[in-house]
Amino acid sequence: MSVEVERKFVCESDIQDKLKNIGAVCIGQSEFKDRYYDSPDYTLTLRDFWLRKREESWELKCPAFSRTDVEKIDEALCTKYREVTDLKKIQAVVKTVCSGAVEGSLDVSEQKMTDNYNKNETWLKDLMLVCFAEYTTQRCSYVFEEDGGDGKVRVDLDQADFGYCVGEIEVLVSEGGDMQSAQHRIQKMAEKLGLGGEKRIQGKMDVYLQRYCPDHYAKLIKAHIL
Ligand code: V4E
Repeated sequence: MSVEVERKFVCESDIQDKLKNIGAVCIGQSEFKDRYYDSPDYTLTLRDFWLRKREESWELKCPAFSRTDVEKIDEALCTKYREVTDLKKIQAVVKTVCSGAVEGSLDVSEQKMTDNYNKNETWLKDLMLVCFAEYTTQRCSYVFEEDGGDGKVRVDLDQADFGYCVGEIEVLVSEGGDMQSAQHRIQKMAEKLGLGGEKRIQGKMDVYLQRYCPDHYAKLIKAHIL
């Protein structure tokens, strides 16, 4: 399982020129629709779990807690989430997180996790999960190979269909890996791109919820999730 360490930034109009000038390579453009799911009382997101279906692929982003010093990062600047993509694992984690909060609705046994069960998305109904956000993103992705072969830093430039643009600098770290080094590499990339400020930049979800789901947004702000 990998941990995604990420920093968002404001996308200025000259960002693609800056990326090309520092030697980053465009690896393509894509368009995808995301659907995010939660219980009606926001059990998952209020615990910072983000369940999403991107086109046909499921993903659960889970908070990645620091257990050792190398896993600590400055959370004012970067976020870190564990990414789970195996549907059975996703269902098991979601079931655990929802347990207690959605009494009597957790009949997601191993035997029930058949192909049909997954295809029909009956598991969502069993866990009382509903789609709370849906939007399409146009993405332009770049990778930057660092000197010294540390690996790749990825930069995504996103334009959401509700009129919001944001950039993300991202490094994937294997679980138990050095998060501080990931944050340092992100910081170096931000400097190369001349990105100023230590200010936290809103992601697509922040803006979407603020505009279209103010009750949900207020609860997440109060819980210090956003
Ligand atoms: C809102 C949120 C999550 C949902 C996904 O957010 P994000 O990474 O912004 O989406 P996207 O489309 O870029 O996904 P990718 O293609 O990178 O997988 S996951 C965590 N959060 C909460 C959150 C937060 N607390 N602070 C910030 C700055 N961003 C997100």
